[in-house]
Amino acid sequence: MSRLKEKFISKIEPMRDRVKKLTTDFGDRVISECTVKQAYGGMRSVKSIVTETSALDPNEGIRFRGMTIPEVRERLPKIKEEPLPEGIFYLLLTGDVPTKADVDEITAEWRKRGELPAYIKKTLDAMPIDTHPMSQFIIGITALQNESLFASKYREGINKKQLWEPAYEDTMNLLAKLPKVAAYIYRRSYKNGQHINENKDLDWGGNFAHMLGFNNEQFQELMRLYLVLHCDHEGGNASAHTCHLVGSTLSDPYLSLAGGMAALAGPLHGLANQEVLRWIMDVQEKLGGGIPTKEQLAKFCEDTLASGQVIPGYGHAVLRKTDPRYVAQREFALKHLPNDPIFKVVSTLYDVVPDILLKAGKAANPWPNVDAHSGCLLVHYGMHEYDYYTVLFGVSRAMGVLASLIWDRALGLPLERPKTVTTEWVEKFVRS
Ligand code: CMX
Repeated sequence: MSRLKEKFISKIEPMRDRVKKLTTDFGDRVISECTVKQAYGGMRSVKSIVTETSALDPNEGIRFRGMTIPEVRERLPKIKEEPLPEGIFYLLLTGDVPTKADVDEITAEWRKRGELPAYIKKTLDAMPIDTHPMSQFIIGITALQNESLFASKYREGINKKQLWEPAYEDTMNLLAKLPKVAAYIYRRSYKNGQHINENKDLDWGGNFAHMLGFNNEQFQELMRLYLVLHCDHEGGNASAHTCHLVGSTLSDPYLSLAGGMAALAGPLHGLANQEVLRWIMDVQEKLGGGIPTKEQLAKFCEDTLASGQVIPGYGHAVLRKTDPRYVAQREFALKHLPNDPIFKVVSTLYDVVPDILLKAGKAANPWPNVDAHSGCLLVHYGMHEYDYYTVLFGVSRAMGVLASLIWDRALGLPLERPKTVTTEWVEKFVRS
């Protein structure tokens, strides 16, 4: 048995005991209430889901199993300077920092499990070439569901206490195959279907970069960092919440992840990374090229707001400060591409947008989120096809939502089914 699986198994019973004790001793304690405004307003701040893998503080940002991004960058095993994504998956699933040997074992296991069935390629090839990459990604994941061990074990009548195990196996198979599905989509959509075979000497992130067609070592480092930074953002965000909700019906990890990816594909969530670059390119095109000045950018921001659109990459439902994932990407840019023209635009936007959003007086958080920065790094290394960016986000986010899904099944969490009310009910309630 792999060290990861063995470690995870050692965590299950103690965690089940902790949850049992809490629900037995304190099951009726109220941890959150929901106001009328929250019921109509997307349930902001209503504490009603438990997620173990990460926690989000509005001012500090994300902690993965208690670790900040700088801590993760320092403590997770590396090949060069950036942490290996295999390590963040180990951390998210087990709560422990892996050794390099733990991480190497995951790399080898994902390599072994990574073969893509031929019918997946045929399925993707059947779609019009201009199908949005996220739609292709969701279809690719859904098509892989044919291989779900979870679905077949359920059909055979597995004891529900054991469901975590096929969820674990499906997750490992999915994570092994997702970079191949994603790279296949990129090469078919943008590189005339000239696909690139895997490099079995590379780690998961490095090989993904290679299959996309980028063999620059700095791009491989960027991909490792990118895959770590986007992996998880507690459980209330739309992709994590959707995956958890779909999984709660005992739908298998493939279909649960496909649901989560559909949520990620919305412009208020993961698709914002494509929108940021589209917005910047749009500005440059309207100005006839070159680097826009502060004043020109301010004018475009104001025009965007005046036309009733959002400024992509800014604001957040929970965060109230600059996203530390933005900061980590900025640090990467300052080190490797300080003079890049798009990085300059991204930096100038940081000087311009918060004041404009504050002046407009609506956004609760005027600061940049993760999506404000990722595109400029990708463009620098030659990945200009911004419609594709959310697929990269999706490959990374799969690690967090699937680690949580395995825990959902290990803890035997039930079908999620909150109560809804009608406006008539609310009107009567507030009058009573
Ligand atoms: N540009 C313009 N208006 C904005 C804004 C922005 N960047 N951010 C918030 N607002 C507006 C909202 O649209 C809302 O307006 P209405 O009252 O007219 O509906 C108002 O300010 C209050 O919103 P909020 O409470 O600050 O923010 P929400 O929690 O409702 O929404 C988010 C959060 C991310 C959807 C919003 O900030 C946004 O649309 N940002 C731009 C899109 C984006 O970058 N999304 C990526 C988020 C990170 C991720 O998930 O990947």
